Amino acid sequence: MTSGFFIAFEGGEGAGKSTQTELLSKRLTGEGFSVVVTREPGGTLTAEKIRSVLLDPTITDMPDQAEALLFAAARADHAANLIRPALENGSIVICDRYLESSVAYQGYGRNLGGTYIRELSEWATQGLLPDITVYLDVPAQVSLDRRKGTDRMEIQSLDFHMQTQQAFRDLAKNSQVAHIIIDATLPIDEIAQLISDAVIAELKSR
Ligand code: Z5A
Repeated sequence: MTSGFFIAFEGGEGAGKSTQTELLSKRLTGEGFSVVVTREPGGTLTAEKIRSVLLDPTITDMPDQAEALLFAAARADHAANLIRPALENGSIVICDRYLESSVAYQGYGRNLGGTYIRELSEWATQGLLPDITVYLDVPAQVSLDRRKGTDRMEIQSLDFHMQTQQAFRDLAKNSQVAHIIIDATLPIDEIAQLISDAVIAELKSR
């Protein structure tokens, strides 16, 4: 059982997730909430070590299955050792990427099967799902234009990123988890306002 509130941010690369998780955290902290900001892959010692393997551009022969299992392993550790304890402490956890990233990238981008990848992550996290997901919808070409680095996932083709974008859109429309869907090409401040208004309304309604 958890008493906190779990918010996941999802969307393509460069959608503004890091920017918006920080802005939302500041806003909620200002309202007096206890907030924990974290990210995937990562967040814990083990998961950050797995992250460095997953994003290493010098690794060019990782089978897609190994990639999917490593993302799930990082998430299992992150959920057990950081997210669940913070929620049990009553905090709001804001996580930059979570399970839907695996469904979009590994399930559809890598064609491993969306249902199978979802079940793997649900097993890994013992069913821990967000209370709400903020989906920042960014066109694949804008993602590539905003790209900061050249890690192992970022160097995938435009086609790969278009497939994941479509998967994210479908997930946002059809998920059992409530989604706030935002046009990520709007100005940063406007997006921040839309997100904080929606999240605060949701918190007040609980
Ligand atoms: N991945 C996966 O395959 N499976 C999984 O299960 C998980 C992840 C969890 C993680 O990389 C990679 O792993 C990622 C998915 C995959 N790869 N891809 N591709 P990461 O965490 O290092 O990177 P990222 O999640 O893709 O984040 P990012 O590139 O850092 O983007 P972001 O956090 O969404 O955006 P940002 O850093 O806030 O902003 C990017 C730039 O755009 C920056 O210069 C901003 O100032 C600018 N920006 C932000 N918002 C705007 C607006 N509204 N207008 C104009 N400019 C903006």
